[in-house]
Amino acid sequence: MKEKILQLLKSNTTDFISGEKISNKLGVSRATIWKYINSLKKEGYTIESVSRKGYKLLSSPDILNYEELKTHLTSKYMGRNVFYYDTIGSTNTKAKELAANGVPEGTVVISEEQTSGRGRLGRAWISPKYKGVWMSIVLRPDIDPMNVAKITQVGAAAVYNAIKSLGIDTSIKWPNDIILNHKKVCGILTEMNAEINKINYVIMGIGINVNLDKEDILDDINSVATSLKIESNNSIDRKKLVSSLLNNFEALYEDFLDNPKMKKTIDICKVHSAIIGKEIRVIKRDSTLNAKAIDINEDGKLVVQYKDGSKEALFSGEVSVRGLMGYV
Ligand code: BTX
Repeated sequence: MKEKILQLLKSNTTDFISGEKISNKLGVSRATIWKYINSLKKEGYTIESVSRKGYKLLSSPDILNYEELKTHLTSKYMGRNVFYYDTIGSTNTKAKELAANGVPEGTVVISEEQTSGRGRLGRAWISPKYKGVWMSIVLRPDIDPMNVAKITQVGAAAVYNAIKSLGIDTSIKWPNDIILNHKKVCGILTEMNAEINKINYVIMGIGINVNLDKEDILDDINSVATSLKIESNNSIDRKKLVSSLLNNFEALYEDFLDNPKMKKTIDICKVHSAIIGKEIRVIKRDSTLNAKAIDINEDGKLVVQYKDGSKEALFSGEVSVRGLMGYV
């Protein structure tokens, strides 16, 4: 009922809507409406109430629940089943649990903060409250498990497009970072549960540093990390960003399922690459070599050329890449 009242208020933001009208439309008493209006106010909605005129929604809180996201969502199934938390350990961990229990593809877990956010190889990911996008998408692609790493590229391309739709031009550091002014504003962690030739589910975790301030970025990462707000001097609308990300992701993911060469994704990752054409360090488990990044191939692998002229296509699971002078 609360959602229905909110919907009515949202569809009438220029005018007051009377208690009587809401009561007639929804078949509940005016006292009940009053109760829900108060509860919405507690959640952070600013609602003006004037006797004999009714209610008017002045502003909505900056939170990422489905009610708020759906205004901007155009996707069919990405983000249409949202598990929203105020705080959580890790959205990826929760998404795995839900996926194991059978939630459908496109289910999203999103939290205002993470207390044990994870990066790759057990690294920590800082995720302060109300400042970022910390979310995981449940996927069930019917593909060879060997090809799962490609989905990280689909995610990176979708994040690029979503941030661009808000007027900020970033670049993509293969395989899983989005870069702004040489620092990381987003990381992607793709995890999978599979049998030898069948995927049970893939979890795509995306962390975007949206409105973090300088003091949110701890000393040990401030040489590599920044936020959209710090770099653009503007607070960013997180709801628009998440919805645009889900809309873009659905389109690129469907293209990937239909065309495993995923030309649309690869084009975005190549044109906006932070490293193609540059000298980089290729860090493997037991070696570090300088090379030039020259291409991303249709398997989503980074093609590099070493000093001796030999070329290699790198699989994202095996390597880290760094700029010669620093992170990028
Ligand atoms: P990564 O292993 O490439 O990067 C992790 C490294 O990045 C850390 O070791 C640290 O140096 C640095 N770092 C930590 N926090 C941040 C931050 N907020 N911004 C920039 N750099 C940082 C990248 O892993 C993948 C991160 C995925 C995070 C999402 S959030 C939603 C989902 N749930 C979850 O637990 N993880 C994913």
